Amino acid sequence: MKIKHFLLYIFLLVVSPSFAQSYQPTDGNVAARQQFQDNKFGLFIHWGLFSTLADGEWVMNNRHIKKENYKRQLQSFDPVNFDAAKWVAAAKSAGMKYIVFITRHHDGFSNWDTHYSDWKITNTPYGKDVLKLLADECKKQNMKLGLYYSLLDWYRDDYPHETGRTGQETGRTAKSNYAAYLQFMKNQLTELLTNYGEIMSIWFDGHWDQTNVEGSKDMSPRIDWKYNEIYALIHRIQPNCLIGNNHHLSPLPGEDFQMFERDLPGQNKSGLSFQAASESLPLETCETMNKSWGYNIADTDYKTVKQCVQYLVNAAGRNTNFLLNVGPMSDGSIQPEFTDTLKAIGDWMNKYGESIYGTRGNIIEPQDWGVVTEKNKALYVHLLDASEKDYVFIPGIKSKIISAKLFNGNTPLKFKQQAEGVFVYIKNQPLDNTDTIIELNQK
Ligand code: JFZ
Repeated sequence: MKIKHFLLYIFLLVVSPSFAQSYQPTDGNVAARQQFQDNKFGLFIHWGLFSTLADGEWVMNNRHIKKENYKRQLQSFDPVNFDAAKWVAAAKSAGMKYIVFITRHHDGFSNWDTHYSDWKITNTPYGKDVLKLLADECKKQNMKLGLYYSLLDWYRDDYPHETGRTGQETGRTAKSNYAAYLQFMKNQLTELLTNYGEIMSIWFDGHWDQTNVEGSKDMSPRIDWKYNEIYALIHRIQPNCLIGNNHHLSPLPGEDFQMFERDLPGQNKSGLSFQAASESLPLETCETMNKSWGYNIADTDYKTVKQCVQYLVNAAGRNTNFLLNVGPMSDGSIQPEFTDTLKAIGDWMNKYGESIYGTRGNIIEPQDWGVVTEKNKALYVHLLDASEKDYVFIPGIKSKIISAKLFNGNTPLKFKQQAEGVFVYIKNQPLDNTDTIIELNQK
């Protein structure tokens, strides 16, 4: 054996265990990623036992509630107005193509009839498996369904609470046991992926509970979550299910999309988004209608329709899906301030969705004036800044442009293409204060 070959042999011996674990998405999974990107827009639903306290989904932690006291809410959680058809209709009215639903948030409460815990929706006066009702309705209305699942738990003793950044005041004294907790999560995930039909995605959250705060130099987790085992289980049961994890890091092996919380990729207004955007995986960003995820009776800081639409357009221009959140009330209904906005976003999508659905972004860098999306031969120039201009300059367009028009009304526009980019003349054209879309046709 030549020395070169010998060294290669030794190298392979050392690194092959990690090769053996490396994840190759199936063809179906790759196709699901494409469809996910085509769908662009989803409804996030934060709802569960916490909704009864009307103070957001972190209420147990923020108000220092002991689990014995928090537990009393079980008796009063009776969402008599829960109607899965209405939730799905609300998402449809906005032009959304998928829903991501909280199956279990940090308070540990399961929104389905799990066999592995008594702390669940079927032990409330309501008694029904809302996940089942929602999954059936989604299937009926051709709405994809993703499931949020918290890795962090403020309720269970076996969760490694001693090293948790949150949940320190819920009154747990027993020693944790991650092996037992991991098995519990695997059992629950198996239920979720076996009993509720096709699951578009599993949306993990809570990793950060076991790290220093975002932006710290050392972001290493204080426990080994064993994601390789969790992710392998998911992909074994449903290979097309897309795994994402709100760990605010670069994607880990086995993940199928990357998410951003309250930020567009490349921004960090929330202080949670220090990670760079993946160039290979689909991207998603989530934001909420007011300031809260779970129902908060005092939070009336509603976003306008314009803000929501512009966030969606800005996300699409950055090749990113938008997951917009509502927190339904404890009775199960979604408040009118949210449904009205959803409907108005849908009116916009009915007119302009062609420039969003099925497009890809990151065609050029985001500009001061807005972003560009692309589908087939069309480039959609989204002018989000409506300040009076005589022309728009779109830098870096290399393909030959053969025509330009206003998307709304089809008015042809004059343009000039140079090596540096394209000038489109819009003097005296009607500008839309939300988004003026110019369609360029490429040869
Ligand atoms: C997480 C959840 O905690 C929150 O309740 C909601 O579900 C959202 C979509 O995801 O948000 C976070 C994540 C991390 C921190 C704060 C909120 N953090 O590190 O402080």
